[in-house]
Amino acid sequence: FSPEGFDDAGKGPLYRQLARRIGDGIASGALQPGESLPPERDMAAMTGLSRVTVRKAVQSLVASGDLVQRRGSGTYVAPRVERLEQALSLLTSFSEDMRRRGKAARSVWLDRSLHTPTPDEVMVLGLKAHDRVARLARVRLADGVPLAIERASLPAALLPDPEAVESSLYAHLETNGLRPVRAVQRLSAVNIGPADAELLELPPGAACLRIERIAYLASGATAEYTLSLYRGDAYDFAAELRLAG
Ligand code: 16G
Repeated sequence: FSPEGFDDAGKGPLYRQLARRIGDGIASGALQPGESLPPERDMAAMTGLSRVTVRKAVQSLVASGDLVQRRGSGTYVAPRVERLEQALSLLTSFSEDMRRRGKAARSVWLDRSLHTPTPDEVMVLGLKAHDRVARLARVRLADGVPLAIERASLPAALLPDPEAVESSLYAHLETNGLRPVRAVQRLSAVNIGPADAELLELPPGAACLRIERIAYLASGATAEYTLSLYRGDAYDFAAELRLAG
């Protein structure tokens, strides 16, 4: 970040010149994935550009996914995201899956409480009038990188105290003999909206997989209805296919 080389004449807008310089720094490795950038005011002082110009340059790199902004803690070079292959035919949980890969799973909780169910929840979970629903909404991270947002609904009868789920929902259910044994899952492509994009540190509109899972207990009762958004740049879902008929 030096004042040299910025030029009003012929090289395009100053913010693009700065964005290109930061982009080149990322490409050359001078700026490493996960590295924090100096605060806007310092970058302005170092380059001799205005704060407005610096902000525009940073915003354009956030929109392209090269930088991420974390509320209250600054701007970082987007972490390198390793692609994970996930078998579609196995009923695993996020925590189990990350343990198997040797990664540290963590959740940032958005909600963990009881609610009055929506008509959809009543139908899918087979609830009766006046039944309550437990909702668990969280961002799921592996080694500090946010990979998915999961919004799960369960009959309150199965999870009367949602706060008791510390990290793994399936481990918690299992201790009560309520581990789902079967699930139906549906995947579709979506472009992420701005609020969810911020949670996953992605540019708004980034490609994600929307995954709907309905999981059942051995008794046949519905245990879980979960809507998830998985990062499109992080997951490959794979299944073995057999000849039909
Ligand atoms: C998986 C499931 C999710 C389930 C969660 C439990 C998908 C798309 N989703 O992430 O439905 O609630 O595992 O994980 O696979 P936990 O036991 O780590 O809380």
